[in-house]
Amino acid sequence: MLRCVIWDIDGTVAETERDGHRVAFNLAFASLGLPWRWDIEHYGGLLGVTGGYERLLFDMQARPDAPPTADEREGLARELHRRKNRYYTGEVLAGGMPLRPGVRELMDECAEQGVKLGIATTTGRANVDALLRGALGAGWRARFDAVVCAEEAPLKKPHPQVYRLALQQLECAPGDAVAVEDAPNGLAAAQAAGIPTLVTRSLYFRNGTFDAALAVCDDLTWPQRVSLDLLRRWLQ
Ligand code: XBP
Repeated sequence: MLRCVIWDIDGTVAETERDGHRVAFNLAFASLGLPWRWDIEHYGGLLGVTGGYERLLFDMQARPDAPPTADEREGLARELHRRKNRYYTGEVLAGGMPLRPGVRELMDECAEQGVKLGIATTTGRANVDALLRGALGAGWRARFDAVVCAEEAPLKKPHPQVYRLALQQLECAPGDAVAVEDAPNGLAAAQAAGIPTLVTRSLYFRNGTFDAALAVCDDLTWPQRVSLDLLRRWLQ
């Protein structure tokens, strides 16, 4: 029986990567006088690395002008990540990041029918708070029964830690939940936790292969509106 819907955030609930996190990373580089810039295509490649701090460290490996020692690189990545998140939260709090089509409708339907809502994301809590405050209003947190972020789940997707914690907090068996994801690493994480997963393709993963998914759509309204009834049918 479907009891919970567990949402990924970045790319799934909103298109936060290309015009949100990526732009904020570039502002962080500029603010420290670094000449590095991540264009749309390069950032797409970097999305194979989950987590902004980890992404920065990975990218530095290929930069001859990156600091020479691991300690220095980690210090720089921490500072860049802190600044990136400050720019990002400022931007999304101003309401600059709408929810993707059909997201709010499915969340509302869950609330109406007593299906619990959870969040399982590897981004930080402040980023989630800013995004959902901007999109759903100050009371957004009351809509969710579990919100698991990077602070509680340091092992990044495709590790299933974040989904396992969400299931625990929701007191839900994996087979009674559906995860909503947009990326191969996210799908792998939810699968490893045993959760049937709907993939809603995002800008960066339009052409991904998602063979293990319960279903794949372009967004939650296309090619058909994803309702709870439809989720239940797919689960049968
Ligand atoms: C999200 C990420 C994050 C965001 C930036 O993964 O990979 O790194 O790009 O977030 P998922 P931070 O949606 O699969 O949870 O910079 O805060 O890490």
